[in-house]
Amino acid sequence: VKHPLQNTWTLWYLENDRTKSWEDMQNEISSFDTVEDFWSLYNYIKPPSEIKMGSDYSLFKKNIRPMWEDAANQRGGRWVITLHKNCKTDLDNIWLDVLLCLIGEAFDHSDQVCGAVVNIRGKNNKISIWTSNGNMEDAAMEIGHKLRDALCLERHNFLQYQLHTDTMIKQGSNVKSIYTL
Ligand code: M7G
Repeated sequence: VKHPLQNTWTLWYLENDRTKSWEDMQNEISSFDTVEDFWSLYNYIKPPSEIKMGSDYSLFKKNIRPMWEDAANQRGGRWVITLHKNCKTDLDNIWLDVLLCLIGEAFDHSDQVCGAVVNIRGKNNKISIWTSNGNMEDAAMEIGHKLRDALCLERHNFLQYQLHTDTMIKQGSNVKSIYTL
């Protein structure tokens, strides 16, 4: 008998392709709803450190698309961890710990968790946890504190909460953060 998860989760892979719109670059890979099926998928795919520059993995609850436009994300935001290229913090381990927090429903406000994204980029990689309501400060902070405790982050790796409405209009890489941990 397999061990059921509370939610069904879908893994997405974005491969950078200048001939496509951003939405068309998102590929739905697979969904799972048991612990065992999570590990078979996880063991089958490459870890983030081995995927192409410019690509993303996203893991979201089954009915939420990994984009700002989804109804569940529209009023939401993300806790983002920026990992500079030469920073020793292990990207793959942090990503796995984030996945386990999600599927294990590690937060009091897990109902507000939509998913998580890892962006592989030239300058620095990013791991973010998307939540559905950026204006509920208590819920966002509870999730942020749990992440801070669960992930082996170094002191200089801040967690910053950004509303998707602010990220959408960003100029360069200066997105306003409304909470920092
Ligand atoms: P990114 O890949 O999230 O981060 O955004 P990066 O700047 O570190 O590469 C890059 C670009 O992808 C954005 O400027 C948007 O054009 C597009 N993009 C990213 N996201 C998360 C979305 C989204 O949710 N919806 C839409 N329509 N475009 C997005």
